[in-house]
Amino acid sequence: MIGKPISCKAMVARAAKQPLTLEIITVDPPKAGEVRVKVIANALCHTDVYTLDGHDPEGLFPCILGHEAGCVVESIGHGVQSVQVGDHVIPCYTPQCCEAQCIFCQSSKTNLCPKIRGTQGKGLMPDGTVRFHDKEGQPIYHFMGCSTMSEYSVIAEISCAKISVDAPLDRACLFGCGVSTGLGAVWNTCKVEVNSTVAVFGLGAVGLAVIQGAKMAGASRIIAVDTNAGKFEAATSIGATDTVDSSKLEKPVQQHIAGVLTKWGVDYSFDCTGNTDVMRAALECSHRGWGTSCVIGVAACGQEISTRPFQLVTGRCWKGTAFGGFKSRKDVPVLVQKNLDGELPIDHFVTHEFIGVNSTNDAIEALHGGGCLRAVVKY
Ligand code: NAD
Ligand code: DAO
Ligand code: ZN
Repeated sequence: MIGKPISCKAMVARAAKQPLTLEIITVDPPKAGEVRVKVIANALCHTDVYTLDGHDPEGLFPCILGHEAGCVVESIGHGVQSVQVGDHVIPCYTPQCCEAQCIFCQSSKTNLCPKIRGTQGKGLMPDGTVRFHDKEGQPIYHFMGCSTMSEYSVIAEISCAKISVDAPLDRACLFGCGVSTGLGAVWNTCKVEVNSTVAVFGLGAVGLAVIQGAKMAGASRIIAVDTNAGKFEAATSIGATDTVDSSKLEKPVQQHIAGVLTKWGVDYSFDCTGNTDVMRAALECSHRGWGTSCVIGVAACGQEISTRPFQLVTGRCWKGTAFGGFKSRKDVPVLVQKNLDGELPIDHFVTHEFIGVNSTNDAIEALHGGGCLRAVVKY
């Protein structure tokens, strides 16, 4: 099919708050600097559902959601050199252009390459057009530069992390978002040291990845906080030393952590909920004099964070992370290799599995249930 349009099944988000519709769409061949991929597996992430539920005022419809996937390169556009047909890739919503003149790619301080930011945010490919059309020939928007709820997608070459062909794509897909983000928040954004104390708020896939990363970094104490006690077993099994049901406390959770469980607070804290009150609690339970708190959760549109400035004056530091600070094309293959080498198990994140792109609505329903970490749909 190289150079020709492909007809395939896709789940199209036609409008906010509506189930996805199964449609036969046309996926155009990749243009210069683009790669057409066959999607093998796609994991559901809350950001897809957040957009589908209409909470993202900038969400564009109709679109093809999905951004946590494992894919095989089907064809490449003019000038593409870093991947070939048959390569296994993870699409990454944070690209890495690697250009000498990209001050972001050249900096070791950030992963936020802005090269295709403008068009990606508008649901378009870098040349300002789309590769998806419905059966009437009408355009369908892209999403986060990935759009993996389709049997085939087109992504920018600079968004493709090439991984080992030995990695099962129905597991490696998890490195496309939540798991990498939690690990990277610990290792890159906060650089948690041996013997540090850590508090993690929100024990979904991202929070559990923070716990796993903190344990691997040698943290001596990991306090896991959630309002759903059903999350604690998984948290302790991967390294949490303490669990706190913050809905059952008689005092604010920050006073319980800094005051009861510890004297002065924890060295590092992480918000993995997207709730701005939790972000404040996470900052305020961090250690007087040197505590660092990292915002990972994506808050609802228009929300603001607050604390008393005295919290910062007395030495606490508020940070945030996107994709865990990982430089996508360089770092994702390394994470996948660590997994293959047995150093970074991730199977425990997959709580639900489905077959066929058409079962994506079932996967979304599973994600809405409190017991789901990641639902993987194999196409
Ligand atoms: P999830 O919904 O599976 O997990 C959230 C957890 O928070 C749940 O266990 C829930 O019970 C718990 N929770 C809710 N309210 C709470 C409260 N008040 N106190 C304590 N716990 C509470 O979500 P996830 O997939 O793990 O993602 C977590 C967040 O990270 C989301 O906001 C997501 O959008 C965001 N995220 C950010 C990035 C990034 O690059 N910054 C990447 C991926 C995901
Ligand atoms: O470069 O300004 C930019 C856009 C950065 C996007 C970072 C997104 C981080 C949050 C992702 C949500 C979870 C998928
Ligand atoms: Zn760049």
